Amino acid sequence: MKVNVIQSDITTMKVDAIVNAANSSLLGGSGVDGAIHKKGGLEILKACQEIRNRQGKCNVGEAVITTAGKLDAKYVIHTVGPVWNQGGKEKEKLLGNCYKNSMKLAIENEVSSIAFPNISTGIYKFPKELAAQIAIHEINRFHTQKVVKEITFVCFDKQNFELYLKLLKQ
Ligand code: AR6
Repeated sequence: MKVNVIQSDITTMKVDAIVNAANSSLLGGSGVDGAIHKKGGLEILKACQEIRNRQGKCNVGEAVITTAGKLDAKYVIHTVGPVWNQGGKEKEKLLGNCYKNSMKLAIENEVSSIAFPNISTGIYKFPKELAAQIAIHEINRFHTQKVVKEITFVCFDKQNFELYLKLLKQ
């Protein structure tokens, strides 16, 4: 399993699955969620609405999978990060669950390459270094599986990019 980091816009990624930092409504928002829905088109929103009709909202830490619409990917995996607020161990666990449940869905759907944004580190205000540590820790736990061969952390801002570079070297 190869783990990469780049500084880029995740909507330009050519991978099997792009992960979206969504909210529980699954109906879109701003940040990376807005960018994915805008570029991916209405097909993604329709698929999210069907999931809502079946199971209701998506809880924090959970993940669902849809088509990637017009994006250069097969799937979008929507996961809902925790709002930092005052932080705490429960928030850390929930952020870890986002990566874990996204990876589980990826494996179930035979995804061989996947791109993650820095979930919860924008509007949800999770501290960037702690979020990066949790993301890398959770991903490393999948090192023995053989389905997902390439994981890319796609950082939008320089600060996250440099943090991931530093932590991945360790
Ligand atoms: N490509 C990659 N990363 C991006 C992009 C992009 N195009 N745009 C932003 N980021 P955020 P959250 C980075 O706020 O904190 C939405 O409204 C951004 O710099 O998108 O999980 C949802 O609907 C940051 O590092 O997501 C929810 O309501 C990271 O993506 C809420 O925001 C996450 O920032 C979720 O908040």
